[in-house]
Amino acid sequence: MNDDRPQYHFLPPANWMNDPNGVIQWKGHYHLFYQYNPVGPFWGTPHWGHAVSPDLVRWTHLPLALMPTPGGPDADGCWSGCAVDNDGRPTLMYTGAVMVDTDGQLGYRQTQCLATSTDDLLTWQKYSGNPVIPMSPPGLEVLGFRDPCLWQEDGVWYCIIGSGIRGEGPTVLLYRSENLVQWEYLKPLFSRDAHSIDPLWTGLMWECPQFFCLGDTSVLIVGVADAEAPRFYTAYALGSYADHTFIPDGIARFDLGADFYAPIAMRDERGRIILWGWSPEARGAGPGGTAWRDNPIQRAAGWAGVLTLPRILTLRPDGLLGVAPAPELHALRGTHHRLTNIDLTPDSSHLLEVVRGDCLEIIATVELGTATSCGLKVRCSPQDEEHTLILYDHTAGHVCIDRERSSFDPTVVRGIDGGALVLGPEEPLALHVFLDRSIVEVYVNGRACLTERIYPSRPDSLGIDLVAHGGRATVLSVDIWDVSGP
Ligand code: DQQ
Repeated sequence: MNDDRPQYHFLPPANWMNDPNGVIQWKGHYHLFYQYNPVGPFWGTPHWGHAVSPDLVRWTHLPLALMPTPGGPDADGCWSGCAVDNDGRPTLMYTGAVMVDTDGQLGYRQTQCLATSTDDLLTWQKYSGNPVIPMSPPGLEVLGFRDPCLWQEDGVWYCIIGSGIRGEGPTVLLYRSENLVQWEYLKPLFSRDAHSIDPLWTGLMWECPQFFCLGDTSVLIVGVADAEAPRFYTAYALGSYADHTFIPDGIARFDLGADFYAPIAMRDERGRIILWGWSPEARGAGPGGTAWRDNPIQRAAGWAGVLTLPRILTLRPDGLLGVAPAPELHALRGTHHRLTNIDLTPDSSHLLEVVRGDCLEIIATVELGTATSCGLKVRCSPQDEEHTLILYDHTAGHVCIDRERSSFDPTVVRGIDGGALVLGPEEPLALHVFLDRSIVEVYVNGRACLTERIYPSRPDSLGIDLVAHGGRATVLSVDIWDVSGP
């Protein structure tokens, strides 16, 4: 069986991980926390794992930062949250979970808790008065109340918490505090009707809200949690924010792939907004398969879940959200291959002979010509029985990852996932792909991204093929680097 463990994406040495938490730059170093089950490679009571990096590329694993306190408000889990510098004191705010039985219905009581560190983030002491927000706003019947995100305005702290109001819709609740300990509920920062489908359905409950600005534009990111949604997905809204009121210009899907969720954003010392998301495993959920949260393949592998690469978010001159991999990742580049001016003829194979692999970075610039769609296949077997297709449909203005033929394993999630991307009349297609064994991350023309997990069955599914349909296209250049772990 192929080894699917990513080599240069972040994941703990073993066991289960999910959401990234509390990323912060402290004394120049990037600290990353994450939801972690120390017991095994399956979902379980969340702890906070911790790692540190000087450069966003090389990560050193550190001891657990938070673990549940028996009998405490986080007895059944230290759920997601954030990290801030509170006037020189590193502080975590997170959701404490306690399982409760309400009239025979099992659920989690969710409250907001604090922890601080006095040794440069190595060990954490929980605030003795936890929880600092012991209940959701009186009078609101909430479906959930979790994942605090903090920021400061004129010396006052603001916090948003992911929620959903029964019978109404998903919402982000806004709080204010002078000291991080006493909190006053203000109002919803943003909510949607549960039935709204225009331009997309945004579920009943939002998780892991993130709120920050890019220049004069404010950005709200939420995780759409409902199982009825096509699994989980991430939505974002650009808008204006004044007097604690956010006025969105619209709402859209953030990552157009199927395997990206619960992102966290930080502003680093250079002023960049850097974002990581969780990419869950995508097998074991198919018909007849066991749940993706726990399955025999994950148990055998000893690990489950991975983070996406650090992404830099910007506001582009055209007003769109820009997304690009952090340039620090260049440090991972090994042997370089470059090909130029390759004519792509419709429906024929252009399998590259010079390079194969499952840990690669690929940058391809394609002049669309008369082709109606074009792109590339990765992890191709020699006779094309297996492959994963990354395709831009010029006619439809749509980009997708097609993993219908990415594996023979019947438990692997298949399907075609993507979304709208309209290129300008003369704009070449610019694909930037990171392939790291079972994770594929694609950045398209600096303004769309897609993340998916793939598990090719054949050990020789390592080829790269360039494709065009409906006409001819020209690959102006394709640069490929072998990438090894840091
Ligand atoms: N995961 C955490 C929650 C959050 C969810 C628990 C999102 O705090 O809402 O592990 O994946």
